[in-house]
Amino acid sequence: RNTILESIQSAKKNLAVLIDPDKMKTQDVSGFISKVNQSLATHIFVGGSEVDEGQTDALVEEIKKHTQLPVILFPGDVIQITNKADGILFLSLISGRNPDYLIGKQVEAVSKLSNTHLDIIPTGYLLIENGKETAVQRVSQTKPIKRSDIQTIKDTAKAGELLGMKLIYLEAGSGATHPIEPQIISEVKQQLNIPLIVGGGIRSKSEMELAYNAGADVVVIGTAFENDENFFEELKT
Ligand code: 1GP
Repeated sequence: RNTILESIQSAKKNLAVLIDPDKMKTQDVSGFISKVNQSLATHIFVGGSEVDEGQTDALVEEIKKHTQLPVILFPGDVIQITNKADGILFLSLISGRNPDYLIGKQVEAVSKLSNTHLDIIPTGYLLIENGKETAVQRVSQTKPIKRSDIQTIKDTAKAGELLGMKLIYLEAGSGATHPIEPQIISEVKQQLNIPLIVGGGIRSKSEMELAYNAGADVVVIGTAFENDENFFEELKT
């Protein structure tokens, strides 16, 4: 079967729309998803840093009624795991040194994933510094890697690959003041034999294209769509 990872590898420009269960109201889902369906989006990611129990399950159920696109969990916590999605980024926050987010939550997740049909994709998650403190930083109690420390970013991403992770996610944080620089993306990409996801603070078509041209296999956009659904149209022009 065509796994989510294979679909990412076979396409050049994957675009994931990130939906935060804490921000999306159930009654707004069908309208929002119809715009997603007509856009360049190839995947829907669902997740957030501060989500209540049950919110993700209900949201994914509603999303699946309105789209054929693969819905992939991007969970901030184990309570965001639901079998109603198609896949899950099984994340380890490898930029940080908080054992809970390196391995603790993952151990907790195993009982929720027994007998699951979810496509489980081991993903090395790197938080890169942003001008202000982001939700990931606050909730995970970890320090991001400095943008100037490209060597550490590269080595951390490569360590993830060598540990067997199948994707690397470079994260500036939702609502980041500026996206991750193309130079960082391209230097990391040159080190890797696995696909690279880039997200955080991408708010224009040109920023998205810069990320693809630098080597991003998947671009993730959340805030720009939340703030203005016309952004879906702008991306096409
Ligand atoms: C956050 O990378 C994603 O986890 C997307 O960020 O909301 O800034 O688009 P934005």
